[in-house]
Amino acid sequence: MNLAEKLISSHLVSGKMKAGEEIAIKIDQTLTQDSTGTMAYLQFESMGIDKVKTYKSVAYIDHNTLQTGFENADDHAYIQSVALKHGISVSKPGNGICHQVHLERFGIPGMTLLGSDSHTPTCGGLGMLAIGAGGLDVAVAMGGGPLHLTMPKVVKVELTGALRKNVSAKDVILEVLRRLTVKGGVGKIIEYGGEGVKTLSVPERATIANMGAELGATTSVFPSDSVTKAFLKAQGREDVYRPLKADGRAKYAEIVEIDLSALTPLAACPHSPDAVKKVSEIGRIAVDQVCIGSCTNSSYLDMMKVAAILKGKTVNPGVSLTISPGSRQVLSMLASNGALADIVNAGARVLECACGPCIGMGQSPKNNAVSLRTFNRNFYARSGTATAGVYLVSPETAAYSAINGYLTDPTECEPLPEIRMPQKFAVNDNLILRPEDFSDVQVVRGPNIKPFPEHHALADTLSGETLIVLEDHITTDHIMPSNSKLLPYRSNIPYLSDYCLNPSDPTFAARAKEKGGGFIVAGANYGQGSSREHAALVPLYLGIKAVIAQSFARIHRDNLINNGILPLEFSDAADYSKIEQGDVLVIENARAQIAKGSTVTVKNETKGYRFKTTLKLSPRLKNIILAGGVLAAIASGALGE
Ligand code: MIC
Ligand code: SF4
Repeated sequence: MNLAEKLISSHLVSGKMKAGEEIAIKIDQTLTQDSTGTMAYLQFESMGIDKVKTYKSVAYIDHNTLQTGFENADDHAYIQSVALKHGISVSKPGNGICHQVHLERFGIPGMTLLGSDSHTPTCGGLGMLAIGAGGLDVAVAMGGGPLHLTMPKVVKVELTGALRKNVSAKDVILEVLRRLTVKGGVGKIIEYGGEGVKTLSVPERATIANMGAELGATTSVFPSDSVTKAFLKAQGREDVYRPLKADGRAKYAEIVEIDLSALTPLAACPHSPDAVKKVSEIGRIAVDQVCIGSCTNSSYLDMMKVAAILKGKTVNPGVSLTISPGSRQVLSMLASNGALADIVNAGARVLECACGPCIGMGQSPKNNAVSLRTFNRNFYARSGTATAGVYLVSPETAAYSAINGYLTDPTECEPLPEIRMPQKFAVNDNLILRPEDFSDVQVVRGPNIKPFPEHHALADTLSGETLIVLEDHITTDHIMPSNSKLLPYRSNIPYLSDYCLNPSDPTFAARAKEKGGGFIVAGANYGQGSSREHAALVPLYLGIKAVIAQSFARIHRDNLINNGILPLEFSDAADYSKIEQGDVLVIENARAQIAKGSTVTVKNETKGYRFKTTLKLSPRLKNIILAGGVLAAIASGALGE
């Protein structure tokens, strides 16, 4: 077996490990973060379960920590109280970004982790099977239910050689993105192997696994070896180590070979993580802003490299440089060893250990700015400034460019001194609250915590207008934008509904409300990006009955089904271009059509023709969609679980 199969088979609850078949796996650990957590916990509460049934569940508060009004603080108070009440540990704001902290303090090789955040696969860097999902799937897992998923194909990325000086783990994943594209990983697990693996530290592996989310992959995974053991030992957690690797003759659906020594610094150009070019090829474009951090590149190793580059230098007068260390552990170590002083003295603006600018919580660049970011997403308008162009780069490229004021190829600069992984990390878990230390917890519910929309059984006839026709690769940042103004309302679906699809068409929400709902039509890879369930809950609230697209991204498709919205795929791609905004669509006998097979016929009443769409669902998913979503299915006993 390959490593992915070993991890799956040791957790398999039902189904066969045959690509394309539905399987169910046991979940050992869960994580939530604040922006998806409120909904996940509201849903968990509605299941009426007293204590979580997982080995370990952690609630992080890391996304929205600005607290520009009471809303956000209310959310935090709700999450902290509801988590502690139900046996879930809480990582308080300031302790760091969920994925970085989980890697440091909780990840265990060989275990499964389900997180309500698309970058949960970061812990794949430790040999975990770590998967991102919508809040509802995480709520079910906290209640002891398995995760149902389609058995992915397993792709091997065979790494050989070793990275040259000033070339980074970020360049490895950018190369994978260049080759496979943002939909190249859909339905796949990316398993890393080969001699090159042992040259990469755990945080470097985590950077690569993290951005597998941008490939659309179910997850990415690295073997667990002596490098993993040393990392866990330095975290004081050697006891959880276990070696894991693929069998010698393991089979893969596909093999991608990457010679690490041949890689050069790369950048993903605006507005897609797969618009990858060599830094040298883009040339010396002037840079206005540089942001270093995010769950992709904010480890101790990354920050030490940045500090070494900045030491004794000054940030270019035209550049604003921000640095957000990934965790308080990282920040405290930089403070103790003097690297923080090098960073501060160079003129960098040190931000909290949180997601910050990555999710648009501040640091929106000026109009038409060039912003270099070590983050994982550069989707249109995500930075908060629609006219800005965001380039995704390595910490080395970012730091040298911040000094020079123009995009700089770090291999043309002085080679960095050797930066070693520490023998011992500074462990201090005093910002992690353990449920066993609290009793009689009362759940605190402020006025910003609104109930989630009601789910109703699927009607037999679905009809309405085509409210919008969208292009390929619409992200969840289009469907439900997140920025410093909207993020405080993640537990307030009615408020958020006014901003649905705003970056694509600011009149969409008003039109949907006026028409009492309808249909969304889209191109390929609809819903890529974030796991935010709000991208399904808000359309549900607006009365969207179905999304008809060329194809869907995995997590978003699951979120639509979980909330009772039909994700229909055009059976004939050519039908996409026949539909226009305003066309009235009707699905007759919807329930019978879905129950019977995998084809749903839609009538375009305005233009007078019928077309076929595909909806491949397991019997379990059919029950969910017919009931009007997971919660309705559980309540009606349709799942029998
Ligand atoms: C993101 O990077 O888009 C987020 C914010 O972390 C999301 C979760 C969210 O929308 O709250 C994700 O990646 O799942
Ligand atoms: Fe946070 Fe950005 Fe990572 Fe999402 S991608 S978890 S917003 S740092």
